[in-house]
Amino acid sequence: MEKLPEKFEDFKEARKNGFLKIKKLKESGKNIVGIFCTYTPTELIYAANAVPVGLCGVSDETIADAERDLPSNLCPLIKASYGYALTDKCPYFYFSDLVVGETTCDGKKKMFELLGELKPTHVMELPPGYNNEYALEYWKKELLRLKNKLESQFKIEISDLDLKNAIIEGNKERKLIKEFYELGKLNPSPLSGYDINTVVEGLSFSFDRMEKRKQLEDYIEKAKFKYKNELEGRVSNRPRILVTGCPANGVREKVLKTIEDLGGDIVCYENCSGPKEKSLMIREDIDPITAIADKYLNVSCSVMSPNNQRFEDLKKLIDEYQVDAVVEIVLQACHTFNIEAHYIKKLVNEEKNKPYLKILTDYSQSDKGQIETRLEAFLELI
Ligand code: BJ8
Repeated sequence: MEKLPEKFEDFKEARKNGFLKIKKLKESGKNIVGIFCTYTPTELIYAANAVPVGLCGVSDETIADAERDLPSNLCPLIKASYGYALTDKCPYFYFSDLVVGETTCDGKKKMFELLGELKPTHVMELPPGYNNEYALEYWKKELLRLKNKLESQFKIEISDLDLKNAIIEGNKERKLIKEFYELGKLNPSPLSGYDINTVVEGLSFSFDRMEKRKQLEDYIEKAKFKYKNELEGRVSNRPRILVTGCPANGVREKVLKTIEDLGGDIVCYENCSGPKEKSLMIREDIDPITAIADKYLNVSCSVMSPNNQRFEDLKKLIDEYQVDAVVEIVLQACHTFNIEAHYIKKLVNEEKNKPYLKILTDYSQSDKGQIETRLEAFLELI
């Protein structure tokens, strides 16, 4: 696939450039809240006039340091995130006034206990499933607990109007990111999956929400223009791949880039920050806490049991994005995704009659060659 406008390359630098932006924000008196997960109700943080920033580690640079405190057979995302905090190598952690975590998987929730020794850390207790009739009420109480924490930590009051405004802003952003992801439905797709992932990650380090929307509108327009003028009507023989499973930012080069270098086009992501999460808007016409709780409870991550919504979403995405094959990324020691992979494989192979490949990996480069060989054989097969 041809690459999109050069400017997309800028997003690779976004994480780095964001360091300066966050420093400026901090100097201007803004409070910064570090977050780790798609379950974090960021509307509450914006309503507190603070800025949320993602702290998930995406490289193995600090894993050895983390392993001094954490077991080595733990998910690389958890170790990297803790390692960056421990070694003070992450400016986003350094500038955070408060860290918000959730009791998602066992590794993360226990890591937050250690993290609490380094920074004020508030842990939201996530219900273990979303189908239970009490889950929403429970989660609403956790949202109120976070609201109280933000109010006492930053000595402010969060009104319903603050929450409603944050919901409206968040929905505008969500709609645009969803539209950006949905460019992958075009056939041939005007975007490489690598670019999609890079841009979306880059946007999370752009803290001016208005500017972020403008950037998105600009890129959507450019991609549509490219499709109309260069691609529409052309037939591509590159297989259309859906990537599912654990967050993939830490293995972007090793897995995502390799899939595309070897001839596949990643057209869709079925993971916690892909189009399915962006499709869930927050209701603007009901009590804001209920509306926010309802949206985030339905993220459909494998930490939920059972997690039937993910299977329904996956089937829909395979059809809508005209997917030829599915690649699942499981980070080492991520038991929830690894176990759920059993059903995902079955669904893809038997219900959808498509090829499926599971890649179990970490942030190191030691399995790079082996992954290349497996992906090459898989793509040849399609
Ligand atoms: S909503 S995917 S960001 S929990 S990969 S740390 S689950 S052992 S990152 Fe996640 Fe929230 Fe779910 Fe998304 Fe644990 Fe698995 Fe590691 Fe994970």
